[in-house]
Amino acid sequence: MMESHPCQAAVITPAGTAAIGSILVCGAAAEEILRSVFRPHSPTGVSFEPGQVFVGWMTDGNEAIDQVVIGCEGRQRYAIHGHGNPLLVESILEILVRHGAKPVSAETMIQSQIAAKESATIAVEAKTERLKAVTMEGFRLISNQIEGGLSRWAKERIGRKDTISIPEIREQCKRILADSRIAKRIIYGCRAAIIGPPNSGKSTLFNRLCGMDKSIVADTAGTTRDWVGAVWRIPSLRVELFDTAGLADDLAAVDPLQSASQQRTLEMIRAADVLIAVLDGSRPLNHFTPPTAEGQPVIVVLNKSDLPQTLIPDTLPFPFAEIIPLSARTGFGVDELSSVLRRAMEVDDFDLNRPVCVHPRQEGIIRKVSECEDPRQVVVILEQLLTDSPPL
Ligand SMILES: Nc1nc2c(ncn2[C@@H]2O[C@H](COP(=O)(O)OP(=O)(O)OP(=O)(O)O)[C@@H](O)[C@H]2O)c(=O)[nH]1
Ligand SMILES: [Mg+2]
Repeated sequence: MMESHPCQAAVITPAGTAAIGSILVCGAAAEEILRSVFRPHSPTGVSFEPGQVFVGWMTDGNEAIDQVVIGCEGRQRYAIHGHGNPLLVESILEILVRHGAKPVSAETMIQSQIAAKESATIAVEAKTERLKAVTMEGFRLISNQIEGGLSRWAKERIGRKDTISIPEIREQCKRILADSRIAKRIIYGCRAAIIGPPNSGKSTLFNRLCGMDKSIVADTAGTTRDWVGAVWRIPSLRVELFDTAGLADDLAAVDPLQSASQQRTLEMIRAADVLIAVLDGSRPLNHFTPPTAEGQPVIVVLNKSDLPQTLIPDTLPFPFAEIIPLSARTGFGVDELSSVLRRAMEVDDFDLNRPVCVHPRQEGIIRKVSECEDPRQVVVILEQLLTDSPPL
């Protein structure tokens, strides 16, 4: 028995943000319900066998609601892919419910599959995590782990169990764990804090990157008092961008409000994966050192490149990953900043077919494999990776 209800239906795409809306329909009664509401284009009808894909109309009586593709994902499991308009997605779900399906959340549906142990574990974990992906690349990276990626890597090692070399396996596990850290940025996004001395153009750059006039810009030091957040989308990354109050020791001493502003900036710096330090290239730099955490890359933006430049990059008194001349006012250098940020986050050229862990259980197992001394034990643990049940 796959789940207690004979048919469950769940919307598996985020509402209102995608061009495509997908509904997963599972259970013993799923085929019968689909046969009564789906009108295929093919005059020869359809056989709901795993692996088959059909194009046709979702109907409500005589009315055609949406043109959809139905994929038979497995035994008693079907994915309806229609247009992403939330009203259409809602209508289809409502028709399915009227014909006997029980509406559930995507998480509930996947948990039912875990309980029924119907799918390989990596597949179930991947499908759960895929719901949280914030980029298409992240979605693909996770999907690739189901047949290829981590699954294939483990199966190949098990298939060649007599030739397993412990040093080689260790090296591969180290690589998988390192790649998994990068994969997380592609899947869940990253945080970048725009920091720098007062009046260097941080808010102007922030507004340009997020494409909105969200942060106040003024030719007065100390304009931004509290951080402002927005999203900047670049290939393979959804960057949560934070504009912060300018950092300066003398400002902190001015009044309690300024002191609180400085504290808020320090908090954002601690929470960021990467810092974008904006300096005014048209002036000499006056005592500025970004308070970075260990391993936090700093990208320096030499702003106001449309004005004559006086700041000499070689004299910067702190380490940084890269330096970019840019004009937040004209937009010059913004594409370069996007490339540099992707490099700093190591997502540039990241092969989405690489084996990576997309679940803490997988990470735990790869760690265990990397500490293993006995090739036979490696095989046993890798088999667990493919078949163990994750904690619900
Ligand atoms: N010429 C020129 N002026 C710029 C550029 N970027 C910003 N400015 C100007 O610099 C001044 C300060 O800009 P803001 O963006 O408010 O600077 P900020 O770093 O956010 O300042 P605080 O919030 O006070 O720390 C404004 O007058 C901007 O118009 C640029 O690329 N070129
Ligand atoms: Mg500002």
